[in-house]
Amino acid sequence: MDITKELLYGFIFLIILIISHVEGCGSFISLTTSSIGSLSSPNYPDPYPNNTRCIWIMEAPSMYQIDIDITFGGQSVNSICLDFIQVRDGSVISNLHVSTCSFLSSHRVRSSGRWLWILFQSDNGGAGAGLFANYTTVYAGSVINNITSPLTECKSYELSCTNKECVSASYLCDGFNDCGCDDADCDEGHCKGLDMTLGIMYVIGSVLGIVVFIGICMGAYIFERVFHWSHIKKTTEKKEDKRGRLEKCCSLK
Ligand SMILES: [Ca+2]
Repeated sequence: MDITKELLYGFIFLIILIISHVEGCGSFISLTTSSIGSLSSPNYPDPYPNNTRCIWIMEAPSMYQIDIDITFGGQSVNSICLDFIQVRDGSVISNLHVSTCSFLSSHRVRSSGRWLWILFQSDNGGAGAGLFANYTTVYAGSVINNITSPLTECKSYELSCTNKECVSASYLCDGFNDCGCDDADCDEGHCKGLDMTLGIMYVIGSVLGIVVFIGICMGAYIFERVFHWSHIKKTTEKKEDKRGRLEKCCSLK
């Protein structure tokens, strides 16, 4: 087995793991009776970053619904969505209005009740046009007041994200943006305990990766040398032993 090649692949994987950056965005938007606003994927209209996950949760006042006008372009391969959006009535389990990675131009959605839940997510390669959406509140009257809120209090074992999402506390600092937001109170925001910039973290991670890689290579080299000299020593001893026995045999004659 070529140990050096295996170690090199492992090292490259380690570096990729270190430099993988989970982008975040998303927020909780509390609307008023006259709210008009917009939201977008990061960098819009430029390409969005890889591994981005944004969740916006919007809440309108009593007796108001939310209108949203969506322009979007994602990515798919063999009909499998890679970069996509979903729009629901306030939570991940609410009524689904839109789920697509295809191009949308001024696609209008009206919430059933007072809430909307908008997810934008990208994978680790390539980018489409991204998401841009205008939103506003519209008066609906008391007809929607019998629709109960999909927003719930987080359980004791969950983290309450700033965008009102609840995620398992075990998802804290695992490298994936489960909350769909990137504030300090989101699941990956807590990981900035040392107040280091991402660049410094990359440098430290890379240096540690290189040190580990060199250490493993040196260990493998020393092991290989020790094994090699041990083998030579055993071979030499066998030859000397054989020669000794031959000389003893001949001297007897
Ligand atoms: Ca996480």
